[in-house]
Parts: sequence; structure tokens; C-alpha cells
Amino acid sequence: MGRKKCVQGNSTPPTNISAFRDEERRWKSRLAAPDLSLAFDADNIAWDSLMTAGRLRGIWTSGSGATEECWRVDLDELAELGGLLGQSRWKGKQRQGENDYAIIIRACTNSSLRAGFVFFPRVLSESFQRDLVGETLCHAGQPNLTSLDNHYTLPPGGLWNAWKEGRGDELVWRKRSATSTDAAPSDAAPAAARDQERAPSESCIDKDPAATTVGDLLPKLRWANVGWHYNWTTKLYEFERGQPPLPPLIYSCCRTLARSMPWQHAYPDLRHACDDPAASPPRPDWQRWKEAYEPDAGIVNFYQLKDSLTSHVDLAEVDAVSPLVSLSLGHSSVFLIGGTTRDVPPLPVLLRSGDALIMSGAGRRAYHALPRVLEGTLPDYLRADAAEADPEWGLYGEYLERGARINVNVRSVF
Ligand SMILES: O=C(O)CCC(=O)C(=O)O
Repeated sequence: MGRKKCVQGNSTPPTNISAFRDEERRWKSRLAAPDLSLAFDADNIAWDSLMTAGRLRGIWTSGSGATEECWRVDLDELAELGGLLGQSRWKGKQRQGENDYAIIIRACTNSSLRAGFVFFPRVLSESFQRDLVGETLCHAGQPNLTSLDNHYTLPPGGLWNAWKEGRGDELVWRKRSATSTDAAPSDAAPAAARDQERAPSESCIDKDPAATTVGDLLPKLRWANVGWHYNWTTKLYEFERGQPPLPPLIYSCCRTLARSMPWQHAYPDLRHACDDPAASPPRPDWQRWKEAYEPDAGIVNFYQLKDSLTSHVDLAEVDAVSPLVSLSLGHSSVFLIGGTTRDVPPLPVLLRSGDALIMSGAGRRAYHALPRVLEGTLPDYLRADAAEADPEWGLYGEYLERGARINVNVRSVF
């Protein structure tokens, strides 16, 4: 990887901008191609030759010369899903014969957020990624709410299922009065809408015509809730709506990842962490996660190339330290992990299709953002004409080829 100085973005940021916002601005800028040598890349880590205490130490060096220390731990229990998870099931040449492993990232080394970020590079097999893409799109509909539900009377089976059935020209009517401030699907500003976190103003909604079609609306789908319903306006869970089960592949995959992680390596100095229940902030109860971690809520984010997700923390869960498991599918992206304030400079991380990331412990209170989806990065096995895909894959591949990235992230509310 090249060792270039950072040249992207505007050169002179306003003086009052936080370190996090500055970094977001840099990655979002379209003035120059993004300099990926500045993003933490699991393929570009120099590992020690000997393992110490069950961990291999690694150093990643940024194109700017900054370094990041990390640790690699073996995952011995990933066979649970019949070979659907695990780097050793990955077809790419570099991965053949490798043990399954996770990387503990010590992001934000100047802050107390020293534990809890775990990265699983290319952990989802190629065929499993296709299955997950299918599941996310097919479940973006009742009983799960989507970003479009407040604005349109959607086909009962959801937009994707209508599209799949060849009903792309079917009319979809706009609701007369939308009640929430969920992302308004304006033609004019999909990226901007997405960028205001998930609850921008609805000012553009009246400009849209009264009806549109299934085909036109599909690229405007921004998110779907899965499991317990989270209201993006009130920022509270709506338990009275009941608890739809998580889609089965999402559930088993995220549960397996969180349970297969040898957490003692991520929390070596917190061996008796849960001895003090009054600790503030709450200490991670990682000893229980292996046996008891149960994801029950989540969101599926559907990004198009120009979309981004601005910096935020996810703190609505009662259990605000247990794993939040995040899966990446489709185009690659740059994800920023920061600290408990936006003044902590974030670490940019390159996320490829098939990667998983867990935020846990103190890391659950870290600001994070997705400033950039990377053009031209869709792997061949996700293209419409992928040789080994099922015959029905074509439509899914076409959706991804238009620039999509899908992120699944789930957590345990209680
Ligand atoms: O798209 C991603 O990878 C991150 C999504 C995220 O942070 C969120 O949905 O809260």
C-alpha cells in the first residue's frame, strides 16, 4: 500500500471544528480520491512471529506514519454455522489455510477506551454473504419498519419482495401526513438526508409527487429495523410493538461471532470486572457473553454510493456494554471509531464485504461514523453474473452493482 501524505479534502478546516468532524469532512470530500493508506487495513498489519499469552501482536502503519498496535487471537469455535463463517472458508487465495482469527483494535489510544473493539476480517464466506444480502432485503418490510413506512403506503410484503415479483412499475402512494422525522426520500437529496443521522427534517417531502413506483423507491430505502423496534425520532425502543424475531441468518451469525470471541484477550485487565455492580460506567460482563449473549434488536442500513452516516453513539440499550455486532456487505467503506467526545481523533478503518466488527464495553460509548462508501469495490462474487451464485441472485447483484453497501448491526437490549 502506498505511503502517501493525506491529500484529500479541503486543506483548511474551520478552527472550531472537532477532530472527529474534521476527519468526517476529509473522508466525505469528493475533491480528491480517498487516500486509503490512511485507513486501518487488516490486510496490511505486520505481525510478530511469536505468540505471547495466546495473542499475536501486530503493528499497522498509516500512510501518514502513525502506528496502531493490535492483537490477533485465534477463533476455535467458528465451525458452528457449518462453515458459513470463518476465514478458512474464504475462497480468496490469501485466506486459504489460515486459522480463523479476530483482531483486537486498541483504537483511541489516548483515551480510556482501550478495550472492546474486535475486528473479524472477511469472516463471512462468499455464499453466506449472498444469503445475508437476500435476507436483509427480503426482511425490509412488515413486521419490520423501514425508513419509508412513515411516508408511503408500501406493498404489504415490502418493496424488495414486490420488486422481485416483477412489480417494479406498481404505484406506491405517499401518505397524506407523515408523523415522524424519519429520512425523507427526496430525489434531490438522498445523501444529505442520510447524513443528518437518521432523523432529518421533512421539508422536502411535500415536493415529491403523490405517487411513485416500487422501482423508483427501492434505491431510497435507507434502513429497516429488525427485532425490537427502535424509534429514531424519540430515540427509544417501543416495546409495546412486540418483538419480531431477528431474521434467522442475522441472528445466528451475530450470536456466533459474539460467543466465539475469546473475550479474556480483549479484557485482560478486567478479569473480575463484574464484581462491582455499582461501577460507573458499567463494566463489561464479558464472562457471561460466551454462554448467554442473545441479540434481540438491530438495524439494517442500506447505503448508496453517495450516502454517509454522521457521528453518533448508540446508547438506547439497557445493557450498554454487551456486544454490538456489525456486518458489512457489498461495496467497501471507511468507518471511523472515535472516543467519548468528538474531540478524540478517530481511527479510520477500511471495511470490506464479509468483515464483521464488534463494539463492546467502553467502546459502546465511542462516537462512530460511516463517512464514505467506496466506488468500484464490489467483489466479483457479489456481481449479478457471479459464477457460483443461485439463478435468482441476478436481481440482488444488480442492486449491489448500482453502488450499494449493506450494514447489519445488532445488539442485546437487556
Ligand atoms: O454502516 C456502518 O458500518 C455503521 C452503522 C452504524 O454505526 C449504526 O447504524 O449505528
